[in-house]
Amino acid sequence: MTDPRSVADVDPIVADLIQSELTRQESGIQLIASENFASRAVMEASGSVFTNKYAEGYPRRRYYEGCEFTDQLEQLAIDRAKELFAADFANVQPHSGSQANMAAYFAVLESGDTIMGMSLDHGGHLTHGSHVSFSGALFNFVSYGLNPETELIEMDEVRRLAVENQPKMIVAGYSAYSRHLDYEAFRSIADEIGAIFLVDAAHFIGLVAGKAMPNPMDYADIVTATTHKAIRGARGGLILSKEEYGKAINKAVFPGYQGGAIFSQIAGKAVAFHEAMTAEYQEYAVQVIRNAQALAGTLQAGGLRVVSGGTDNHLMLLDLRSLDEDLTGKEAAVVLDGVGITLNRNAIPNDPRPPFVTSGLRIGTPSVTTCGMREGEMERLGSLILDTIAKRDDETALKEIADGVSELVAAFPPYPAEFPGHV
Ligand code: DSN
Repeated sequence: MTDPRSVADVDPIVADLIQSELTRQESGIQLIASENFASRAVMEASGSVFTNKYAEGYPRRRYYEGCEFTDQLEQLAIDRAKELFAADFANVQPHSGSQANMAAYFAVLESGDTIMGMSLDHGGHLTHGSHVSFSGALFNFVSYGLNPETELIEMDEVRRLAVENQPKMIVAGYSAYSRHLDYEAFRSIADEIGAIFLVDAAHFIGLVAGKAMPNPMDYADIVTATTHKAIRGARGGLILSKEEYGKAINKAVFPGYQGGAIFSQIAGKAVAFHEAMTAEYQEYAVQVIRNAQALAGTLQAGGLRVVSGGTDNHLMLLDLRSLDEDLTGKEAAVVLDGVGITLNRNAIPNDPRPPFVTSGLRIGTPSVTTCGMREGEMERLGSLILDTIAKRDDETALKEIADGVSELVAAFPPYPAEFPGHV
């Protein structure tokens, strides 16, 4: 029989780290655009006995016995994903968004093929062709970026590059771009050159689920995503597609790039899809965007330049040089973390500084919106951010700001008092 004791009894070191992390998450304002607070139900499911089960293959076609409940679970997650995103096909097995992209590329392309994607420097993702990722090493990526004047994706330029380079796939999607993607234009360019159109919706799939954003599945051949950002599910990846690509995608995920799927995570994904079908979640998704726009407006009014002129989604990129040429993203992120405002440094388009330093910050509103904050709190938060940057060398002022942050946080806790682990 397994040891019935709790983690606190078996391994107090790990138990303390879990407790400390809960306290850290609850005692600051979490503004990392790719993070959120998963529900208790999602965490129970992803910490369940499904962690014990091996079930390589797909429902009703496994290489193991004892899969009757695993089959039902995976089929439920697939059916919910298909319903939520009006997709013909879903694969819920990818361990992460990067693996979802890798499997999707190899499902329909061969190593060395040309793909077009947004450069990491301009807001794309590592897996959209960066030379430090498998994508740049194994495929011939051609990058598009932002227009230097407007800081928007210019579709005429995307078309010019596509016609010139004839990629077999065009990837749209981002991890640090705050404006709508013109799916119709991407689709028509892909059709013109006979390319597959893939949308990497990892950052915004939750806003699509909540119907606060257009559904990329209406335009794309394949949509890849993660399940733990705005959508608040268990950590992992997801691939949706038109029916014709389903078989190749399944083959690429397993046995192509993964062995056994992590069924406890699939349980957490299934619960999150269920939660995302509710009216409450739809209100949440709309509020995430309203909050981002309110926060961007406050920061802009305080003289902080928002890249691309504002936001249509859950995130914004801030150009710190608008406040002080010498201020780096690294320094600003550290001082903000010191007062309890946690975010990440981020390169801005054409950033003269290296990625570990940067001239920018990225902010996202999924977590604060889960806590119940609305536009009024975003104005307060914006002032706290501006004050912290302006008074970054004044210890007394920083202490007062930290008190202000604590007050705001105390009024909007992410987890209720009865949440397991609260002391
Ligand atoms: N690039 C990570 C982020 O946006 O934080 C996610 O893969």
